[in-house]
Amino acid sequence: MFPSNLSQLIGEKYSNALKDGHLHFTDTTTKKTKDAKSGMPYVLSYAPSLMKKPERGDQPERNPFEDPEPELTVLGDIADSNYRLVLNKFPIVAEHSLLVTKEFQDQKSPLSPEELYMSYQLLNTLDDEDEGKRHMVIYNSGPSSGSSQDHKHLQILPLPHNFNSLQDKLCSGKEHFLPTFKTEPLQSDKVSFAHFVVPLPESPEAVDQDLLAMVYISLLQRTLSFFQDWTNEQPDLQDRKGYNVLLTKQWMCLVPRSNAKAESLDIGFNSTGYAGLVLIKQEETFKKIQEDIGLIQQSLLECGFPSTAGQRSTEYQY
Ligand code: B4P
Repeated sequence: MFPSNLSQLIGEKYSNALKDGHLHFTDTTTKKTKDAKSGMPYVLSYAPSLMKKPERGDQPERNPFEDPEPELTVLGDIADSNYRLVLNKFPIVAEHSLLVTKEFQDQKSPLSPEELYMSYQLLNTLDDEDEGKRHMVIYNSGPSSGSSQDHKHLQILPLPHNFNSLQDKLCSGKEHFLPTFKTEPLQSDKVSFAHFVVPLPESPEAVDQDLLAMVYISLLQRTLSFFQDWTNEQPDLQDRKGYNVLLTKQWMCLVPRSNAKAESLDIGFNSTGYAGLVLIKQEETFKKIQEDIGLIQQSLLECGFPSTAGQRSTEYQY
C-alpha cells in the first residue's frame, strides 16, 4: 500500500519544503515529566510564538486540503486515488504528515475500515524498532476535539524518543482482546478523564481491516454513550460533541471530549494531549504547570469526561 522507502520520501520532501520556505516549523522547548498522582507521563512543549499563528493557518478562508501545495505533497494517489499524504505546513515536530481525503468528507464522519487499515500500514511502514522510531496516528473529530479543519484528515507524527505513554503503560504485557459487554477496554483508574484502550496484536500479519474496525466500533460505542448520558446536565453538548482517536502499532485509544479548551488554565488539547504530549502557548500557563503539574489532569478532565474505570459499560451506557 505504501512504498517501503516512505520514510526517506517524507524526509526529503520535508527538508526541501523547509529550506524553500513552504513549511513553517515552530521550535519548542520540551521537557519530559510525570504526574506522581496519576502516574501519567508527559512531554511538555512550550511554544510562545504559536500565540501569533492564526488558528486556521495563514489563509483561514481556504480549505488547505482541497488542493494541497505540490511542495507539501508526498504521495498524490493512495488507495484507488482517494487519499493523499501531505506534510503538515505548521509542524512543531519534524516530518509531521497528514492523510487527507481527495474529495471533501466531513471531519465529523467516523473512520472507515480502509482509513483505519491505511493508518496502521503507515505506522507499520514508518516505525523502526531497531532505531527506536515510533509514530502515532491521530484523528480529531468534532468541534470539541481540538480540530481546526473540517475537511477529513488524519495526522501521523513521530513520537518523542523513548516516550512511554499512559496507553503504553496500560497495554504493557497485555494480549490483544476485543471488548464485549462482558470485557471492558483498558482504562487507568488513576487518571482523571475517561479513555478506552485496546492492545493490538503484536504481529502485523494478524491485523486487518476487520480487526481494526471491530476494535474502533467497540471503543466508539462507549465513547458516544457519554453524549447521551450527559445531555441532561449539559444540553448544548450534542452540538459540540467530539472525540479523539489515537493509534500506534501497539494500541488504539478513544477519548470522548466535552471541550476543546480548558478555561481554567487557558490551554487547548487535541489528541496529542491525551497521549501526554502537551502543547503550551501561554507563558503564564507554562509557569502554573511547572508549579503544579496536577493542573494538567484537571484540564484534561475539563476537556473530557470523568474516568469510568472499574465500571461495566452497562452501568454508564444506555
Ligand atoms: P486539526 O486537527 O484541524 O487541528 P490541530 O492539529 O489542533 O491544528 P491547529 O492548526 O489547530 O494546531 P495548533 O496551533 O494547536 O489539524 C489541522 C492540521 O492541518 C494541523 O496540523 C495544521 O498545522 C495543518 N495545516 C493547516 N493548514 C495547512 C496547509 N495549508 N497545508 C498543510 N497542512 C496544514 O498546533 C500546532 C501544530 O502542532 C499542529 O500541527 C498540531 O497538530 C501540532 N501539535 C499540537 N500539539 C502537539 C504535541 N503535543 N506534539 C506534537 N505536535 C503537536
